[in-house]
Amino acid sequence: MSQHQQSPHPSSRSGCAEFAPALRTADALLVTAREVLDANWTGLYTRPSQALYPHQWSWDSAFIAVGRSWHDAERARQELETLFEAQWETGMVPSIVFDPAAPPNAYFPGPDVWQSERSPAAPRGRPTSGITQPPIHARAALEVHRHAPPNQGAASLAWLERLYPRLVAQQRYLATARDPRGTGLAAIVHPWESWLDDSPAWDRDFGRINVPPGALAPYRRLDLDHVAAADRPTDADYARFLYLLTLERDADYDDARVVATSPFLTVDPLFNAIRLWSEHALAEIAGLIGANPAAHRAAARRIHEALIGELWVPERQCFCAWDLARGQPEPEQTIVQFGPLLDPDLPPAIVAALCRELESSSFHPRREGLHYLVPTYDEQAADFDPDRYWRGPIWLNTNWLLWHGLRQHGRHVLAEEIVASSVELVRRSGFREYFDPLDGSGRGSDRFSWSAALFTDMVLASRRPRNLAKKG
Ligand code: 9WN
Repeated sequence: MSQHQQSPHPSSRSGCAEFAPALRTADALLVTAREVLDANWTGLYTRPSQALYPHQWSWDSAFIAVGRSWHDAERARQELETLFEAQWETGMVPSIVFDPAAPPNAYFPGPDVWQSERSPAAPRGRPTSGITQPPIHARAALEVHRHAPPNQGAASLAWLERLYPRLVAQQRYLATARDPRGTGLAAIVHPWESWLDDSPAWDRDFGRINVPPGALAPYRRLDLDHVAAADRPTDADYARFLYLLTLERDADYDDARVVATSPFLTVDPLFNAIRLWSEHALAEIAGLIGANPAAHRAAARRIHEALIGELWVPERQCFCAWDLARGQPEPEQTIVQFGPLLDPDLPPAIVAALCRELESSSFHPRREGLHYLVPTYDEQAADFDPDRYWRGPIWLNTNWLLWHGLRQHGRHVLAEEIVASSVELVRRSGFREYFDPLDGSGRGSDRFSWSAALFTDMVLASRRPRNLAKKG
């Protein structure tokens, strides 16, 4: 289906906010977004939120750097440099870098639970988690460089040059240590690695893990001091998260042992699409700094072929996560199935199938009155939950990723609806961590950094004439 054949803008029928007015009136919110980012800045990196997440999170920092780079290129560069100082010798970028300046016992599980020092590959004297998060960083670095003001061009290029080998090592780690079947797809060993922690995308894989009695030392969930229990993962899921953590810790975070023994071993289409997107970014970065882009293009091609060969299910016309332990697809319809839109070479027939699904009543219900895009789980599913974390609510980072994917396939109407909806959510509820797709109310923590950063990026990039928007 071509751009001209897309369904008409639904605003007239359903009340989804219109694009141009939404953009025009976002100025006051852009100022607040900047205040949120500045208030969460520590001098070296940006906290995702003051109370709930008082340390550095890997992929939060990448999103934050992109948004911040529109007005403060230096801090944006510092954000990623700080993160990569904690990169492991294996190339793994840890999901959390613990901040010694954060109040003690501010976050659970903290460094005493993770005990990253048990791995010889972990950085000395710098406690981190022992798992990773989606490798969005090369793409983020390229975006940060693109936003650099003209008088900082040389500094930005020198920064890219310094970061490049670290970004390459991050990608190499995933392509080697995390590909036990040699398919070209990287597996995750913990739902926290996907960032969509309790997503129904891996309910069957994750949900069958039984935590043996006595396997966990007594603990208290500090997250529930800050956020309503109904908005967060259930206690049962939390116990499974911690149990997996202890198994990985007891294997001293040795990749071969963890991958061979983990009861959770899943291949996620979104995680791998992000890998692919970052390989394309690395090819561009290589071109900018005089390195050879060929290996990155080849790596992207390999992931492209594996995504389609391994995760595309033609009879269902969708991408599914694969549970490698059971050797079966995970059938739930979640936001991860749209991740491959980030692949610039995705065949048009598959793009059309994904867009049909994105416009279906599962992800784009045409209700009377305002409605909001894009829920992280099928709104028609019996266990769709508008409040609980990744089991239904809208997050601005998934919206940002879909917006990028849709634009690069020329699906501008849908992409613009997503931006308009994001602006409306923020206008209604502020820079919340996530939002109820049914009424737009905010959930999770407030003054959440990546919501502020990605809001900034979507609004400012959308104000540029379309012919300046970049591809890839
Ligand atoms: C566990 C910081 C992180 C995000 C993740 C999000 C959430 C942590 C938690 O917060 O995860 O790492 O305690 O729930 O799921 O995507 O990076 O914002």
